[in-house]
Amino acid sequence: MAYDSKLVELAIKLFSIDAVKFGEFTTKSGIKTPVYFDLRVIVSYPDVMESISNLLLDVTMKDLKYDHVCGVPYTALPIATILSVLTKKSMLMRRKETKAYGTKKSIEGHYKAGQTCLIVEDVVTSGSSVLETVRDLRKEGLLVTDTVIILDREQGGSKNLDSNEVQVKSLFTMSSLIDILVKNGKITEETVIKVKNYLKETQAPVIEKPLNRILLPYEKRAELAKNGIAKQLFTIMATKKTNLCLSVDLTSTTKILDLLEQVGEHVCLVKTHADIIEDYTDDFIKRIKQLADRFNFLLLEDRKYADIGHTVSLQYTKGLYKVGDWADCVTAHSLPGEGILKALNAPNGCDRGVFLLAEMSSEGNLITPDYKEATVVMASKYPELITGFVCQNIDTFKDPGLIQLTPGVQLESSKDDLGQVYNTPEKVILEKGADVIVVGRGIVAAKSPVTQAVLYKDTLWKCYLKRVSGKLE
Ligand code: 5BU
Repeated sequence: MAYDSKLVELAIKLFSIDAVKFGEFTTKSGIKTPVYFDLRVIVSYPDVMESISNLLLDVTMKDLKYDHVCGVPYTALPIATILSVLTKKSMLMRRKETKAYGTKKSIEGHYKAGQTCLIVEDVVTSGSSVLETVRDLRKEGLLVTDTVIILDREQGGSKNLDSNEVQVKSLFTMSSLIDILVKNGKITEETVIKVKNYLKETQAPVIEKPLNRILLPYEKRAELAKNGIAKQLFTIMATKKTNLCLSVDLTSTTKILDLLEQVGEHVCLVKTHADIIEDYTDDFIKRIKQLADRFNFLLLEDRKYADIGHTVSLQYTKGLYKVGDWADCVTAHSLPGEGILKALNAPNGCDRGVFLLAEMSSEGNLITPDYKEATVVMASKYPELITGFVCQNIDTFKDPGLIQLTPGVQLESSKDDLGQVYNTPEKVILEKGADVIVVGRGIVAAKSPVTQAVLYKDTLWKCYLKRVSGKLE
């Protein structure tokens, strides 16, 4: 194989400055290796720094699009700095240790969720260091799909990164590097054989790809949920075989209780709007709780809190409804910022949850992609409180322990007169990623709500079974 003369020059230079050494070495983890890389020394050689940066640009970065570059701490940081300056793309820095005080940010620099970031690394063995950086960046809503590296040790790192949706482009692989060195008389054939045998024998462990929530059954997701209510809801769905949430948008307590008496066995969640009920009493709450216990469903008060934390805290625990006393979970807007989540933290340590609104079903709503992504980032900071998101699209979040609650569903696609948009069960579950499906008027306003509830339950469950069977891919 013919190598670019600049790559050959660089390989020889790396050998001559002891950035790559051959012999008998023991790694940090105690494994014996015939080859050792120490690219930390390159900072002492500005010409090497320059040629590595230029080659990374020419050989690996040409076709890549990115808003930021981020080096994996620490060896790659100076290289990332040079690349940032050469490409005029801003740099991000990941802290290895999160600050114990102040902002607790793990990523330094200015960025917005939804922007792309290219990772720069010196050597990849298992890929775990790159993945740590990727995960922190992705947590902030940044999109990370590519990493450029100086050397791929060919010990499974590229594969591990690939299965975590990170493509690797390297200047050298271990094979190409030793090939260049042997051709140029720097190492012997014997060393080459030793290195090749070593590579065969010492492959890094496989790093599993994060689980795909869309294909995982609810019972598995119950195990992954960090919020107690999400855990309960997944378990209820799996045992009752229903992912139907009934939105009881009725204004009389008798009508609500009568309806739940009939359909309670078919639903996993009952969604209320307490403030539309005309004869609300504490006794109503007592009775709805009894029904919830008898039929094993949870209660979601769809209050859509949207005020400053202090006010929300009062709205949640005081007033006529005292929602915090009885609702297993509530809905809230992310608009006011994190204070709202602090206000909705479980009273007296009992299990409570919040569905954050990341999207709405109504026509012309003002939620933007940036707002949606920032909402998901905000939620990631409160894993024990967040049950999931009210949203309409499959790409809103990935965490399999969270629940996608999707309203705007009827058996036929349609609209109402006030902007509500309805999608079908097939569409919301198979294409849009819904886990729990909210149906209001589709059941409540039907001639026979019970017949209709059973029809919805069966249709929705069939779609879910089809989805987890994996036949969609
Ligand atoms: P419908 O009768 O199926 O249209 O009722 C839908 C319910 O879901 C209703 O109570 C709404 O307040 C609620 N909802 C919604 O329709 N769309 C949204 O984006 C959100 C909530 Br958030």
